[in-house]
Amino acid sequence: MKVTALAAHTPEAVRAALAARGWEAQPAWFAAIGIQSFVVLIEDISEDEREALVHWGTKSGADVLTGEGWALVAGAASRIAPLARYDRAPAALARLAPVLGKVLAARAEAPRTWSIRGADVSLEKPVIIGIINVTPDSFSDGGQLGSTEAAIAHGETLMADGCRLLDVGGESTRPGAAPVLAKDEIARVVPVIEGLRKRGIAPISVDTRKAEVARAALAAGAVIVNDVSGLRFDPALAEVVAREQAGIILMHMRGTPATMDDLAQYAHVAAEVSAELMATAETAERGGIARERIVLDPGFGFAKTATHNFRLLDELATIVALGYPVAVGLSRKRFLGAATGRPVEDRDRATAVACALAWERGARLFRVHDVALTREALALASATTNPT
Ligand code: PMM
Repeated sequence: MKVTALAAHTPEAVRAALAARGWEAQPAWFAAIGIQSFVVLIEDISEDEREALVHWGTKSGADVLTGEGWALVAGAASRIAPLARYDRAPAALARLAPVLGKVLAARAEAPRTWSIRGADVSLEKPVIIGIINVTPDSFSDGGQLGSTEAAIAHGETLMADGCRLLDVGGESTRPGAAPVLAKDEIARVVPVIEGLRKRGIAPISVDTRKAEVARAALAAGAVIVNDVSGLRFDPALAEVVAREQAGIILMHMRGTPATMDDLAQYAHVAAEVSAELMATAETAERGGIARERIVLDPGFGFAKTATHNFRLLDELATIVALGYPVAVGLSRKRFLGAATGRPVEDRDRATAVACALAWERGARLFRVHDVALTREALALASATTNPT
């Protein structure tokens, strides 16, 4: 007799074992997905619902851990799936069926594309977003024209290095950074966006929290808005994005860059960021932005301590499970320095490794300064997790 413990972090090992024993591709894949372990945290439940879950767990063989108002249910996905069906779930758990159904559906089918204005971005391969910061501290040499030209030339280099998008920003969002007036932000980003478009470079995203800046940037040829405030800074931004049918990256943060460090308090960072991002996505959809235009970003370094950032990176699959494409901005962030001891100008290797870890946990878009290095790391990571 021979016993082998298979890799169980993805369905792949089970699929391969069944395929090697003659199973057809599709049944092998569905069986592998069905026996994968699935853990859901269910909150805001009544005492009756809690009792019904415990009873159901005993009968079905799923593990149920509970406390007042919550339950944690764990087991093979195929065992838990009946709870999402009205005809199979106990009557006392009818309220759970539609919510759990949504979670299971998002898990079964990760988005394959992201709709931006006039195009779809494929998410089958890593999407690297090259950063162009047109803030005085980034391009300090020369006057306005000099900095615009330097920014455009930098964008050309990043595209040649292999990024799929460029993110142009005119406001620093680092802790303690001075606020920038909309007209100054526009004066910084619009000439760069126009210059890039003249050279045929696209698609371009604008990193802004302001509706006025987004409107000017989209008119200049940008097709995506990257909002680090998740629509909280300027509620008018949703309407601009919806009307222009732009793509949007909604990032998680608490407070503003000036106040965020004091708001880095979480009992369980991944679950709380996930719930807050879900609320943000719902606000965006209520504001008229189509679901397929939304990308979520957990906001590494924004209202998070180094420990929070490490936990969030490890538990990134919790954010991915919301069912939207996930972007990460890990590039040169402080917590990478906390792990490696490297200063900000020497964190591109750590960035590349962190991006590979994020890909493995389900992130699909990567906002980075050094495109070439991250591209190599992601080529390796994606070749490993997409074996076919
Ligand atoms: N980080 C910064 C700026 N913009 N946008 C998104 N979507 N995600 C991020 O993590 C993010 C961002 C700050 O980093 P920088 O000053 O190095 O650009």
